[in-house]
Amino acid sequence: MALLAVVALLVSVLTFCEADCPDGFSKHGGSCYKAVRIKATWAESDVYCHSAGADLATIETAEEQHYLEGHLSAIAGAFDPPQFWIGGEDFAEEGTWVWLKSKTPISAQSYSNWIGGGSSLPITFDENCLMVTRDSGYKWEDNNCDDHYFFICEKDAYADLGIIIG
Ligand SMILES: [Ca+2]
Ligand SMILES: [Ca+2]
Repeated sequence: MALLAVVALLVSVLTFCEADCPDGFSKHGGSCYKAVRIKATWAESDVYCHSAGADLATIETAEEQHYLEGHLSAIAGAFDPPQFWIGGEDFAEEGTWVWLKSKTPISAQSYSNWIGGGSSLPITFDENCLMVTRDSGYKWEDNNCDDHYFFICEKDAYADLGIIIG
């Protein structure tokens, strides 16, 4: 009887764990990700993510980048072409790249994965929004914020339940 109770508890815990991302989102680490099959400007993409309780994705570690490369590679066939906005910008100050959600600078000290390698930040006055494409192996590049691309939303797993996983 006690064993049954434990099994029942385990099943409910597992069910709970699998339900911590909304439909259509993929879970990795503490986040849920969704590549959205709508082509939109960067600003429109941000609004759309907000409507889903999310933000444009921020890639703050090599591990997160590696996950997204694998995830996007796996689903790229559904996106023509596989080009996605993510949540970095330098439109507030040219050459000063920040993650929109956290306002964290993308600097020589923080993780980055710029196309061409190195930590030098791209400076192009009419390209102020961050994107990744399959053609560049999902490395980061700046582009014109008014162009229309697919985009990646990210939200905290469990956020709707108010539970913080340490
Ligand atoms: Ca992130
Ligand atoms: Ca720029």
